Amino acid sequence: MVETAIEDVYARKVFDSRGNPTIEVDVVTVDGFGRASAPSGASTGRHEVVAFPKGGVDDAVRIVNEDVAERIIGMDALDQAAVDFMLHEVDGTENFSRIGGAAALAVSMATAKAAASSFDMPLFQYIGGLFATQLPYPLGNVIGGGRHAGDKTPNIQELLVIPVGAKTYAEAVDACFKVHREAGKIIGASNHGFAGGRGDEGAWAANLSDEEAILTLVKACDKVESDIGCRIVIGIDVAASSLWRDDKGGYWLRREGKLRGREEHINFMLEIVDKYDVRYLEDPLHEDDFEGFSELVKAVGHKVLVCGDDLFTTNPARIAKGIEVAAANAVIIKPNQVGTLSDAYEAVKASRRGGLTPVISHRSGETEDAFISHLAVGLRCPIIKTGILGGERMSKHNELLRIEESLENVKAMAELPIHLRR
Ligand code: 2PG
Ligand code: MG
Repeated sequence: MVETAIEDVYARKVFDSRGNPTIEVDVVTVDGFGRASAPSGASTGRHEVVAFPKGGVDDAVRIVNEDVAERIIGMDALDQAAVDFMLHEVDGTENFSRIGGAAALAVSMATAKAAASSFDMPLFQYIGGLFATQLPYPLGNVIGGGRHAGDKTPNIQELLVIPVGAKTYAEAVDACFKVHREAGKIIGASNHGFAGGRGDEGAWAANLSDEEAILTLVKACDKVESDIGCRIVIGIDVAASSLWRDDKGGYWLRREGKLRGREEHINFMLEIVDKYDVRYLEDPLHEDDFEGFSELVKAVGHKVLVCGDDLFTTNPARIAKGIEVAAANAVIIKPNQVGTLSDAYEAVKASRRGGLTPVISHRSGETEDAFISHLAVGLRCPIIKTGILGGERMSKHNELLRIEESLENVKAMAELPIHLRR
């Protein structure tokens, strides 16, 4: 008989990839052990749960070691829903503002890991069962801007690629690295001040306008496509809430030092979609502009994945609203935006009910924890967004390579939405 009762929980302060403190939690069952840590965003959505309590990480650590410990010890690690419900109860607020979403998520994930470990079972199989055998496609970040990179970089936060023609995760991630390398060469050849700098997720941080960056990406993809014969499509994460100025009623373009009105911004989005065959468009508009999103879906939703990140903040109610007004056809799933695994799963279910594609995602501030790799396979999500270079990004890629290897003959790449298949 496997014993899954939780015997102990212990929280500590660790650091993320930006050198900021975050929380790590160990959960010990009679027969298993799980350790998980919480990431953090730079372009956070207004509707995310609160990451840390008033007293910061130290307070979060104390709350887990005292208040959560008191409740969780003796609970069954197999009962994820009960543990997550308990976290909401201990917190007692709508948005995890008392204990912090980071603490809640670290406990939630460590519990799932401890349960899986009790059975000596890979985490993705524990999450997804017998038929969790499909690998997601990586959404690789090649050129960075916005809040993830310096002053002269593009306004668009992320210029991305999806190697849709790849037959395996190994092939797909290799194609991402090749495009990244090629883009670095192109930037180096034309941009004399470029010293090889990179932003928060390992993407190039270069002095480029939005269109120059997209063009660089297109060229790099063309070269790699012809070298390795694997079809690669491009996408962007505008992270438009970071550009939006409520008081001025427009999008502030830091590079150009000018304000772009809403209509002009929507037209710019449509123009670049057409001109560069952009297939994935994340947060093209600010987080409360459901109407603008709907307009974009109406115009290009048949050929482009219009994805809500700050728009939805992994929140089932906001996703339901988005479905009602057809504001998107894809949803970013970031567990730390809602605070527990059960909440993130609700968001995935809500997305699927409305025919929206779930995209499992990291944060720009990450730890070495590779939980989301298992989550993507376990929940059969077709796309994983996990940056490009750096140990904290590589831990996710490498874990997916290990998962792929372990699946041997039964493995397959996930089914992509139609927008990315043409
Ligand atoms: C995003 C993410 C991750 P952040 O906007 O999609 O790339 O950035 O974690 O800073 O919100
Ligand atoms: Mg985003």
